[in-house]
Amino acid sequence: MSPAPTSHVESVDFVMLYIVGISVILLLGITAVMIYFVFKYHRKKGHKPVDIHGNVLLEIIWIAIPTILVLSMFYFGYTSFRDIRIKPKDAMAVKVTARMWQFSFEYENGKKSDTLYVPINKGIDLQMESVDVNHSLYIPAFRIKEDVIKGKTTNLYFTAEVEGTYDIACAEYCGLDHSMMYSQVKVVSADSFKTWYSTVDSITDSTKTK
Ligand SMILES: [Cu+2]
Repeated sequence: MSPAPTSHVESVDFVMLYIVGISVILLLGITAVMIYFVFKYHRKKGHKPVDIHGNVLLEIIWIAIPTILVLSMFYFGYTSFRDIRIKPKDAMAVKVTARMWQFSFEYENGKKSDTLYVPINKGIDLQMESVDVNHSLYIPAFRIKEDVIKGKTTNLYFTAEVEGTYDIACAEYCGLDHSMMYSQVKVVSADSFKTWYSTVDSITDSTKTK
């Protein structure tokens, strides 16, 4: 498997597999026992059923096992979510503006772009706001997603560890062209980022294409 583009990928995928795995094992196990009991304990002539009362060991087992399983799901889910919400040290702030139906990015030096350029191994702090309806910025390859809302700044943090181009999608239905509301994040080397960043260019990508 190729290396993951961010450190969030492994923890998010692990939690996903852990919860789905336990759920599938329980589903199959319970269904199998249910079918077995249907045949084993079906009504038979001349057989009188008896009730069983008070089995402390059994009761402890069926309370303890599900409790441990559910708490472990919470533990793994919570700890990896907490990591995603921690702002990386010396993070580079990028202002994100969402509107129907595009994202635009503005850097600390005033540079604007329709594509999110970030240097590799650098903490990024996306400071996001909408100018109209609710949107949601989603980078599937990084396993991060956050709502973008008018009048409120929301944040997303990540540190990209593999160079490449990844999709950004809007994940909140926001009107007619919501399905076209895509952008990209380009993870580049520190040097090429520097060159791109310092190129004085007041014309944004969007006005060039118009
Ligand atoms: Cu949108």
